[in-house]
Amino acid sequence: MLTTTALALLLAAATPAAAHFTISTPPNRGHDELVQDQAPCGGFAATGPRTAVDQQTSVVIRMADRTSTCNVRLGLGDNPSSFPVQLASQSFTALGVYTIGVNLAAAGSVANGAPATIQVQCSSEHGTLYECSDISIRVPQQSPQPPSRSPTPSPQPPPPTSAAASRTTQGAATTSGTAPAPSGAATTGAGASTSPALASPSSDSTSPSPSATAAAKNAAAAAVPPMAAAVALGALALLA
Ligand SMILES: [Cu+2]
Repeated sequence: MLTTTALALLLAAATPAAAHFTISTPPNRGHDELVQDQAPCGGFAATGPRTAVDQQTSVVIRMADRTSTCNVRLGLGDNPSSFPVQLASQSFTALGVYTIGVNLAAAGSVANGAPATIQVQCSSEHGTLYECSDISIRVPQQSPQPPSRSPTPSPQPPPPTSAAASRTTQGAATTSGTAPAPSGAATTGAGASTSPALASPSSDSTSPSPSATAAAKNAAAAAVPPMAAAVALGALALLA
């Protein structure tokens, strides 16, 4: 018993004598035990710090009166003078810090960030006392629609690999390189093949007199250009 009394005395000493009660969360707009009996907000008419809270939130009360019954109420608006929404009611029989869960959705549908004020009104042997906390109500946003899957542009085909590029280049080189080659080869080849073909008959012919041979050679030489031209043209015609 002595211990209990000592504890009570210690608690009383640790708590301001006329504290009555105070709201610690959300932060109150002001606390003054001398005017705490002035409705609706314990003597504080102007709004205080405004705290954003979820609809499901808690009001924390430091209770310094041994016996008290409190109502937690909500008023909507920037600085409401009435608090029609009853959020909670609780009786206390001991000093202490109490957390009271409340659901601000009891106020109905409000816009996100709607200003409001929580009022705590407590009745004890010291009369009816008030205190307020100014808040804004966080309303859960509509779950965002999954972004309409706008058709994402199909990825560009990858640039040709170096292998493909070299293959193309090689193909082009082969194609372009092949075309001139036969004509050139035909021209030179025809000329080259023409000369021996024309020369051989004269050399293979039964060797008559050198002069005859020379004459034959001259004739052959004279005949070469038209013959070579004809052969060359034939070769070109074949190639074409
Ligand atoms: Cu009191």
